[in-house]
Amino acid sequence: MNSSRRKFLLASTSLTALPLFKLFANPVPAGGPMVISTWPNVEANKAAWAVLSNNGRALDAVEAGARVPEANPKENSVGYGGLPDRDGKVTLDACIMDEKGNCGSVAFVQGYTHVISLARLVMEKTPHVMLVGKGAEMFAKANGFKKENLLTKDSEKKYKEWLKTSEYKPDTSVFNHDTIGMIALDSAGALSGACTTSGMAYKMHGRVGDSPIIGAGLFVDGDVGAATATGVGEEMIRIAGSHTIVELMRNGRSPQQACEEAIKRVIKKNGDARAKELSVAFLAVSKDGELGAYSTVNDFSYTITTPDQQHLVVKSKSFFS
Ligand code: SD4
Repeated sequence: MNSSRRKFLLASTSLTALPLFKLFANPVPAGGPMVISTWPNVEANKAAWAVLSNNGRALDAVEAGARVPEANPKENSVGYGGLPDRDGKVTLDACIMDEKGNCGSVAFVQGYTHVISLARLVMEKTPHVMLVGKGAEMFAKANGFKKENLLTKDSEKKYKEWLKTSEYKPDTSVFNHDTIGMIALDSAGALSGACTTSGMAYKMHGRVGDSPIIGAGLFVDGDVGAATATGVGEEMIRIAGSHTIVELMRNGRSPQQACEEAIKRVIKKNGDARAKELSVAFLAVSKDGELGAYSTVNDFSYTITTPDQQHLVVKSKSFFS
């Protein structure tokens, strides 16, 4: 792509629609590299791309990418600066998975920003897949993670404002969530994924959504492809969303068809009227680098990086426009 064309595409990031056929007409050649993430996560993709473009592993790329919004106090749905639960506590969930089915997950973790790295340590250093709450925090401490107060002044202010009504509504607004689900394909052809979140704002204390649940918020199968999710996590858990998408791909659906089928299941379970209020979105990548993206409502965008498409924000197709 020439540089003026690339500049034009970069300038039109934000939520401006870019024709999806461009991406599907140019699937990334088998072997990658590429990275895709939920929402306009340009900085996260840049961090992942720094790994991939140096022939690094997809697993290292997704961890590096996910750490970016985790550390950003302005991201209100991830890591440091995440909005708290209804008791004012910031609790984080994350998981990571590689092409061989190795995976690690942590949930309901307080006081540690980089839960994606903690999930990776669970995968690599324990015989388990998932640690939650106090146990996960003890494991973080034992591995030298820095304990911090994750509730920023800004998040505390928003929380105090919320307390005036104390009404919990899974909000469809784009401003209320920006959980990162990221999938990377490296130059050796290996896929990995990561997902990290502070969950739904003002949730009940102890509530865990889809993001740390292998098969719901993330699933990777190196022989087939990978999928990840964002939105109202209860809905992805109810249909085992990411695993469903990978199985549909295994049975011959394209990543796009598989994402659309999963969203239709969410809508069918809820009925149109309620589903219109629910923000749920999936991303999928086949092992050859073909993409899919679909959402319930028209609020979802994602960020794609390939050798030709540098950190491009694309508006997703949706069931309800
Ligand atoms: C959850 N899926 O905890 C997450 C929320 C989310 O952007 O995606 N926020 O249910």
